[in-house]
Amino acid sequence: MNDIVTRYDKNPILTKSDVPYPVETVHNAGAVKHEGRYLLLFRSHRRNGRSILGLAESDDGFRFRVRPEPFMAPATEGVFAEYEEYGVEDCRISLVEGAYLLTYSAYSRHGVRIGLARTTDFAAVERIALISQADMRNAVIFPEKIDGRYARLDRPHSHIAPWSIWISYSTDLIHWGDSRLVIKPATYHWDEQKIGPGATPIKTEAGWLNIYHGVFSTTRGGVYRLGVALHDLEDPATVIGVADDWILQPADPWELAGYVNNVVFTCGAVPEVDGTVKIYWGGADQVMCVGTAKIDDLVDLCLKNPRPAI
Ligand code: M1P
Repeated sequence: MNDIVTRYDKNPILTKSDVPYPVETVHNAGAVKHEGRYLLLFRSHRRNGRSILGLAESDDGFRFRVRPEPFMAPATEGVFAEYEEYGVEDCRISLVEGAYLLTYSAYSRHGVRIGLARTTDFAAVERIALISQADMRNAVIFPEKIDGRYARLDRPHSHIAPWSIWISYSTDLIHWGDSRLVIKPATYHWDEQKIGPGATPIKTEAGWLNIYHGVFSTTRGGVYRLGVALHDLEDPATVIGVADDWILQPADPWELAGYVNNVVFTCGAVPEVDGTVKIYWGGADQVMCVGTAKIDDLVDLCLKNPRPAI
């Protein structure tokens, strides 16, 4: 049987040697097509172990060139400086009403929160607000308002329940609420330890396609894989189906061993007009990779062989 995701045969597409400033990793990039060009906002560890965001550009979605300067480093003043002291990580990009909304993990001595920034041209970037308390990460905003409200998926940490995917809503992007748990890890399953939203949801006729990550705990540490779920178009808190099978697991050497071993982790995917999607993922928290899939195949997996969402 063919894999549902076809890996690009020249992976990895970005490594630290492609970055013209000192970093140790290039991974977990948000992805978008802007004015016909593919952009990746990737995370890099500096040599102090804290992360910044860099920008890479491409005409074909496979061969990228990194801009000479970092795109976003921890803020040095104001409230953002206090909450980004330990780094900015894992950016997702959503085009909503003509502006790109960037959600990222802001790390500090107080925990991890979700930061929201905005850009229209990927030159200037404006921080908007910190839109969660600690501890929350993996937030991704739907690419359109739903019933008059912005909607986001995110992943709070809990000491009582396994870390799950939640949904929240906002009318102004600053204040969020009406929160509900939508997908939980499944016991004795590939995603049983924890899950988190990944790429910006993709609108399909059947529903919002959510490419997420799930973790299985082993004696040698967690194994990070990717899976798919389908949410109702008008009410994304309603999950139509969560595929029982994963769609991607660590297999290439740069996914099996790196900064953190056994990791494929996505923050971005770009749907194409021919019905395919380019899925971008970090390999072992160290390099960037890409693969393609048919959107219909991913949707079918959610519909034909689902496991319970909760
Ligand atoms: O090291 C694997 C991943 O671990 C964390 O993800 P999560 O909390 O969702 O499991 C993040 O640090 C992520 O960036 C990293 O890739």
